[in-house]
Amino acid sequence: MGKKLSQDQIEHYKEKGYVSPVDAFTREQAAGYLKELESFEASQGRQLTKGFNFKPHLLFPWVDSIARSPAVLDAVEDILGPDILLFHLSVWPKNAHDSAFINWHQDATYFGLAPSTQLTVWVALSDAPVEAGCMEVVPGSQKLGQLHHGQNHTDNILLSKGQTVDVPFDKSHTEFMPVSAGQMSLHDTFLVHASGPNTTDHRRVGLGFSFIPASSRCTSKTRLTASLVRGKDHGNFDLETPPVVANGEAERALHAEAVRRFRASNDEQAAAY
Ligand SMILES: O=C(O)CCC(=O)C(=O)O
Repeated sequence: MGKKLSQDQIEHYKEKGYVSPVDAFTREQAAGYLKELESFEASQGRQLTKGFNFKPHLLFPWVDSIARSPAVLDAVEDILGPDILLFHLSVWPKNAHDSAFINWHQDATYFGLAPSTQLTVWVALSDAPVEAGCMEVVPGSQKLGQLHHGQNHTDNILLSKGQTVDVPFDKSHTEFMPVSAGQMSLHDTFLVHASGPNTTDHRRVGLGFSFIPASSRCTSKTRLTASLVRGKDHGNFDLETPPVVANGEAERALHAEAVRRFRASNDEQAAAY
């Protein structure tokens, strides 16, 4: 038994590469978070989607508080151990009847981590059933290690570089990870996964937190930033400062620099691929 996950869930994660659904927040808390996100979007006149969807934990205390909550970190610790960094965070909202989708990919691609140990926690702020385009995974595919990816820059592909596995792999057996508002899923950095269009009448919104053990480093020349969310630092990243004022001036400056470095590192890794 772990701090949050049962022994069966931990074994399932090791064998299949994911565990889902896991209760994290109440529906009311999730609705409150979604309201925060949408009132910010309304104030800016734009959505937190492709191009504007990286590292919002540096802008909004409510996002930072999710990343540091025991509900999330106890589960992460059960898999990664006690010293934990938040390496990255992306938001991929899909509006009602949105054709946007995410191709088959592995999160490790272009991260350049050594060792390549990383887990993504996807926290649902609204319901994400199969029809709304929840994630679909190839169970056990994390054991394949890094597969080759190409890039597909079609508009309605949500990943920033449209990275897509471009070698044959067996997808004759897949599983969906439907999650209700307030629940989360966890998946391994090498798990092959995708998500389809949203065919429902409601907006599907989730936050994808990328956690790594603090002992991991990034092989890029660009020195990256990360947030120490639990345990002790191992000195491999410049530590991010949690936001105090939502979208404040200092917060915006730190956020812009962290995102600049993350994109530069991704470009380096993609160029060397
Ligand atoms: O939001 C989605 O549909 C997919 C997100 C994803 O691929 C991830 O969090 O790793």
